[in-house]
Amino acid sequence: MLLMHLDMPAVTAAARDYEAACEALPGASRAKCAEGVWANGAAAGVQTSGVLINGVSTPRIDIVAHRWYRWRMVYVSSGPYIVPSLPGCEVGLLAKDGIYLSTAPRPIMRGLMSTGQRADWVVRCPPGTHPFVSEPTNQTTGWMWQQQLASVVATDQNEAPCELPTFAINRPCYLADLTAATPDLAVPFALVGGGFNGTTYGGPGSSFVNLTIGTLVEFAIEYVDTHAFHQHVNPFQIAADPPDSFGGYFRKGDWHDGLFSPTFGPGPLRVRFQTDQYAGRQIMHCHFYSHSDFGQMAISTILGREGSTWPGAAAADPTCYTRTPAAPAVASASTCAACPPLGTSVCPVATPAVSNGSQSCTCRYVWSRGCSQPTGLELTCRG
Ligand SMILES: [Cu+2]
Repeated sequence: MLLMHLDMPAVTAAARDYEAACEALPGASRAKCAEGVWANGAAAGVQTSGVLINGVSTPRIDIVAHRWYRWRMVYVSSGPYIVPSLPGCEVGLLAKDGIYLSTAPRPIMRGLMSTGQRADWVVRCPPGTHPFVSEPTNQTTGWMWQQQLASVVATDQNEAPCELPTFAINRPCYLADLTAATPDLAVPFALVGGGFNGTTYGGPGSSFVNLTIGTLVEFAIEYVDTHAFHQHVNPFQIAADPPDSFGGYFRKGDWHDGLFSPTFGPGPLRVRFQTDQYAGRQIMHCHFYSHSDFGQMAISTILGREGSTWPGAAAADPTCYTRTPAAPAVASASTCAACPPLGTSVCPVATPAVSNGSQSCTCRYVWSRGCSQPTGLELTCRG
């Protein structure tokens, strides 16, 4: 699910700026520079700003009551964050920013997504209509966007409820658990003054801090309650429980590539990461674009030999792997029926002949996400 906050006045202004800049170019004309979608503002009847889901305003999402669904969400915005929740349904958190929790699913009441963030949920609803909303937090800021996001309609099909397993995955060693390890370098800084430690972005040749490849780095970041810290290349792990976990959404040990909550308070939040594999410039910035566009951005320069890895990973986390992942440890078993993997080839022998002239074809059923029945046959032919 792509959740996209559209700030209509802002995109209209940007489109008009584009047109003006375009028309100033040699050989330009108004006709050539016309921006066809946004420059004239919102169409009649369209809300001025809001969150769309897969391009639709407040869509209806049909599900089967008592059945577990996996929601894979990404949230895109120029600034405002959302606090998604699905009251009346059960919600479990599997992963944030594409990385599994150490133990999942984690029951949650609500999430918090600032721009660019991803979240994987499992949801199960009783029969009825359930509003999927971005709700108020206890401590709101001007950055929070509140609205009904979708309408979830759960239809009773007499499906027997079952319980999902609780599991702990084994991690690749570049995501080894770092919470008990000793950092090679600790770097304190504050997201203040429109920049990092009050300094705005100095361009691609600038460097905020030098790091060494194949080491364990800790950042102690102040003001993650007013700025959305985001780092490219290496995701980071929360190294200490934040003062307020936002109802358990943010816990020590969780991995992120973006981090923000108005409940964190201004004090330093410690995160850790390995400078793994990639040497060179690593950008970090505030994910509120009106901040980063005006300079709240900085470069970590990772020095050393490309391809180096942190030698402490296996000692820090003996379960981490470099090649073949081990099966996850299951703390409580699933009571749900085994699901044939998506795309499993289960065509019966009696499947109609699938030759097509000189081609040979194979068929397989494609299963619905709930895996109660195949949604179609997929035919692959070659020759
Ligand atoms: Cu900021």
